[in-house]
Amino acid sequence: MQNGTDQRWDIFCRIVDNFGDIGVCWRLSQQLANTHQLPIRLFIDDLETAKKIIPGYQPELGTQVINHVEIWAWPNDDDAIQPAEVVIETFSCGIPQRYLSAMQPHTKWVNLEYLSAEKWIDEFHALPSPQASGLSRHFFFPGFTEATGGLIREPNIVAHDDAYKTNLAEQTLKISLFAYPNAPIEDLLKILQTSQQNTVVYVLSSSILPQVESFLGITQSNPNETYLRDMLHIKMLPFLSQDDYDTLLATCDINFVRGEDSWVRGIWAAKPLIWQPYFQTENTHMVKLNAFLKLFYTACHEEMFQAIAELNGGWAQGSISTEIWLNYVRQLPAIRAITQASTMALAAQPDLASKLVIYLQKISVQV
Ligand code: TRH
Repeated sequence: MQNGTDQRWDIFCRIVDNFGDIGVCWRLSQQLANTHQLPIRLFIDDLETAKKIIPGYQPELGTQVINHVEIWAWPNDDDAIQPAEVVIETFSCGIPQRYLSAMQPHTKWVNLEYLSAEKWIDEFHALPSPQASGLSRHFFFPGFTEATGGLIREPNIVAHDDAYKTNLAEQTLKISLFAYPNAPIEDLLKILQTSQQNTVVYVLSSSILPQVESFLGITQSNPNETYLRDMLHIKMLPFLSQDDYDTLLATCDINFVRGEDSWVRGIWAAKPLIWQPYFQTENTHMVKLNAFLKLFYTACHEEMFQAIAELNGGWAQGSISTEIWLNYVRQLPAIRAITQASTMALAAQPDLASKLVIYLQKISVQV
């Protein structure tokens, strides 16, 4: 094996809802298999949802290899599966009981956590948690600083996307819209309709369609159809492949992203992004949003930071005004420059898959 290890890796992915869990697991699995030449088995519980993200996946064919990743259905209690040397549990999804019982004291078990820009991540990343069974479960936190597990990024991703970058001098403002339904979607579209600027909004296939349709005054929109309201073009998109979604992000002037995976892809697109964190009780999502804004826009002067924070905050909390929008758009060239600089700084750090491989090598020294 090229990386000098004969370790097999198993990755467990439970699809809670939406596409973030499988989106992250699929990107990571491919990178570990291709860039790091590791033998990867990816175990998935919701095969129909996985089909939308994994190109060419046909659940009815059973276990199959796609892009060097072996894809398995989630094991049940009858399946006697020999555990791999490295077990990656994702987002605390749990390991199937029979598999867990077969894990050995030398099995390296890591839980890949959710991404956050909060400071405490620096301290909690890479901590082991000894289990009653004698096994040790290690916490691997993705993050934005050197002290964390880093961000998922393919080699040369930023340079690659340069090929698609558009010119800000273009008259038409291009916006991609991927959001949760609690965002002020109709408010945004109304503002854009009256903003006196040619605008195209690419609406990603998701649970915001009813809000968009309500704005358009129609009961059902068609994928691929473009609807015109004054100077606002609304283009409905079918569900895209991850690659096509990445390309769309790189070609737009502003990207509304959400959750975890599209958020990171919005960053690598190096275009101004509005991030909507997944709603959590006790305003935890706002804590996460503010931590990210503080970290990512640290080089901004006060006025620009305020414009960015007001739009991101309003979007996450369900209310934006024309003034907030115009204040942001007026500063777009400068926001774009700052975004590019922050993206380049993050891209200079080692990526998550590489850090995970190195981390697993370190764990082996301790056992
Ligand atoms: O789908 P999400 O809302 O996922 C979320 C988050 O991961 C959140 O943290 C988690 O708690 C929750 O799920 C359960 O948003 P996210 O993370 O951006 O993932 C979307 C994925 O879908 C991403 O990989 C991009 C992909 N995608 C496409 O490939 N094509 C498309 O057309 C669309 C709309 C998305």
